[in-house]
Amino acid sequence: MGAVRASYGGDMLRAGAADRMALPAVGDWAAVRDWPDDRVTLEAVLPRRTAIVRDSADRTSQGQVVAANVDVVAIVEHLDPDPDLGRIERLLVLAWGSGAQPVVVLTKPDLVPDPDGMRAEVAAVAPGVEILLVSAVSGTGVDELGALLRNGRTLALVGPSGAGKSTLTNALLGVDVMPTGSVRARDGRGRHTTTHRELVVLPGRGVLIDTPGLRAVGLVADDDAVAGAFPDVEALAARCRFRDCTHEAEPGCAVRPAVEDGDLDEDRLARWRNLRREAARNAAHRTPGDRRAVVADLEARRHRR
Ligand SMILES: Nc1nc2c(ncn2[C@@H]2O[C@H](COP(=O)(O)OP(=O)(O)OP(=O)(O)O)[C@@H](O)[C@H]2O)c(=O)[nH]1
Ligand SMILES: [Mg+2]
Ligand SMILES: [Zn+2]
Repeated sequence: MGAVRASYGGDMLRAGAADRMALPAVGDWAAVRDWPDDRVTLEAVLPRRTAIVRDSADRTSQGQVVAANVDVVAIVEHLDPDPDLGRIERLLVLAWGSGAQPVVVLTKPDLVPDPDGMRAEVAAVAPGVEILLVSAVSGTGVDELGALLRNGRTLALVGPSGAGKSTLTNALLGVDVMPTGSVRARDGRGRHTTTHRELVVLPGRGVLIDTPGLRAVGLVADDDAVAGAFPDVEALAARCRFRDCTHEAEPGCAVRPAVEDGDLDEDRLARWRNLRREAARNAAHRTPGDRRAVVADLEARRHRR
């Protein structure tokens, strides 16, 4: 059928007014209606298998769906300038909370002397997650990344501006569909070249979603998503004598000694605490807008019809 332009039907407008997360996002499947007068309306968003949800930019109580029905979230981070480990952890929480499989893609290995050493540093903050070194310049790792796009799977690229998401999109497609931008020489920061989310279909392979560089990503995460990104810390915490151990000075704490023995990085522990606190705040504020509630509500409305 190709591309169609549709306006929101009445149900969609009502649902969207109540909860922005009910509105269609890139990657969504939607039901459209063809009217005799050639109008096309979008009547419903089908239940999402997965959803990457961030805090909405305007800090209302609702989340914003970055992409829906994604199978693999590629967290794209540059090696030059140095990768930001805290940002990778935060995006891993976002990814684990989405229900999709995360992978970390480290770009610009061609610009640094020891990419493998840097990969090892990143591995310490991404336990259990595959990490690829991919250079669009030398071609290293492009095929490996491309291999994730198969069997109709959907891969979404998320990460800071200038990391090379659109460059990777073009490399995977073999043609330039996305404009790419140079980074500022002074600090290597990107200029937010991509301004909207773009979905491209690779026939016989899968679907690729390029997103604009994320600035500060507020999380709409729960404890489980944080646990997914910090299995090492959570495993230690599970061994503390007290269930409500704060890992400060309690007897029988398993986390503090791990830091003292050098098995757990103090900074990583601090970032874990912060993300847990953020998740707890969200849990207090956002229960009604929660992803499952949105899906359940959409389902209920479909069945009533
Ligand atoms: N040396 C080198 N440069 C790269 C690589 N990947 C991307 N670049 C360069 O990095 C700059 C930014 O790339 P983009 O693909 O526009 O970055 P982006 O992540 O899409 O950025 P936004 O759209 O702003 O979010 C461009 O000048 C690219 O040529 C790489 O692997 N090696
Ligand atoms: Mg881009
Ligand atoms: Zn403890």
